[in-house]
Amino acid sequence: MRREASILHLDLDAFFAAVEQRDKPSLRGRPVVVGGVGGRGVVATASYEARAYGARSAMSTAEARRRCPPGTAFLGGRFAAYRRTSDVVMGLLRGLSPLVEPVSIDEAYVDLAASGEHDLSVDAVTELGRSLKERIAAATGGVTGSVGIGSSKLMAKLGSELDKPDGLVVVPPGRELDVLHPLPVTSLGGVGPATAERLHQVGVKTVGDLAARSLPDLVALVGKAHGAGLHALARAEDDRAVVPDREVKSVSHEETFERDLTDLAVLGREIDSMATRVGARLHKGGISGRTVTLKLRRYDFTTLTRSQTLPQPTDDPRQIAAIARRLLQEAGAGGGLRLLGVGVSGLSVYAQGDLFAEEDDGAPVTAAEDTPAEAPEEPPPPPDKRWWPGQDVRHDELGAGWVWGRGLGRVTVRFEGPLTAPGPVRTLAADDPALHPADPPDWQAPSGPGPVS
Ligand code: TTP
Ligand code: MG
Repeated sequence: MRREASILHLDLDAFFAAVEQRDKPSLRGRPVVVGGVGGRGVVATASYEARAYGARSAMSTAEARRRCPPGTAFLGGRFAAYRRTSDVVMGLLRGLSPLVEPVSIDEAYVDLAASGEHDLSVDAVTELGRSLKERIAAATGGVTGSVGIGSSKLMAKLGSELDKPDGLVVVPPGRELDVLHPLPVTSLGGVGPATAERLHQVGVKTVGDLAARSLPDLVALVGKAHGAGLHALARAEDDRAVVPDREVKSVSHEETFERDLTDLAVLGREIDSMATRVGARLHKGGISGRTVTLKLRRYDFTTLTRSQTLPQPTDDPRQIAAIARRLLQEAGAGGGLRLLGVGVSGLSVYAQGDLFAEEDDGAPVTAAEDTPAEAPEEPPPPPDKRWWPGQDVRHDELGAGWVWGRGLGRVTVRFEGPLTAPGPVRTLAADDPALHPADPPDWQAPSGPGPVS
């Protein structure tokens, strides 16, 4: 905890969906779901309009389709567009301070003290937050973000979550516990389902309840390292530094059990929950990895890791879980396990295109469509399979637009862009030679030779 509110945390609102609504004016103010659009797809994010119907990140797309009204847009992801927008935002943050730590594609910490130029009074940082939000919206063509500012990473991050979307919360130094203690324990990073369950059983629901427990109590409940960590966080004790440009080498999650677990069914459920978190973080970072690792610590503290490397990178929680479960079966849980971890390494960044590409027949996400070079025996996709919902296209006569739907040899395109009014829909033959895949559109009006201001 620092003496001044010098740590800023930014998290953009419904990020992928917000970029879609910027580039597709007919979708503004409407429910939009971005993710895998095939039979077994998973939701990456939903616009706030779609969240009103219950659509959520990590839900199956099939479930989101059941919940959302007709006319909801279900779109595959356009990673190049998200990256470009993210780069613009990260550039604005770097203008505030040399110490910027991007956490994911839409989230970063900034150490305002490191620039030596900011007045760090509560009034001044509040004004700085307000003006940053304005500049982000202007530079991104209307994508909004939520900002939290406080004396630590913990308080800044909680602040950015408190008033989402388009929020700004400054936690004045000295007021940390007033903000922290009413929150549920699950709002602290590192409290997974197993820990939360354990804490709930002994009546610990809020961070305040947690703070009322002694350190030995917490150590007895959740183990030594974890207990000490929670004891400190519940008191807002957090001195973690903002580390610039952290390079992510692997994404993993582990849980320590307070009692050794032997039941493979219970362990399997823990693996599923960890794989879901790992998959979500990979998705969020726009990355995937080829090596899945299972870490386990036995009752006698011997620790081992087992891994399997796939031919294709994955970020699919079901695939990660299936491999980790198999590795557990091979390693065995004899004598009991006190710790289990699931990780993915060998990471690569999605370049562009339909990052949620999936065959409609339920084939795995590592579909041959992604790697024609390594799957020569696969026939080329039928013409309408080249198109996916949300994709940017250009038609030689009709101009720029995006794919709304496809099937039965046809493709439906809406001809509009970030700088146009909502545009008309046309149905074309899927093999129309005048229709081409296109790069994401520019959202900034070209600065022509207008009057100089
Ligand atoms: P988040 O910041 O968690 O979510 P969000 O920006 O969509 O919504 P908000 O912050 O307003 O609650 O994640 C940022 C992006 O990362 C999100 O737009 C899509 C992607 N993502 C996934 O692909 N899978 C996931 O499970 C999550 C949580 C996010
Ligand atoms: Mg976000």
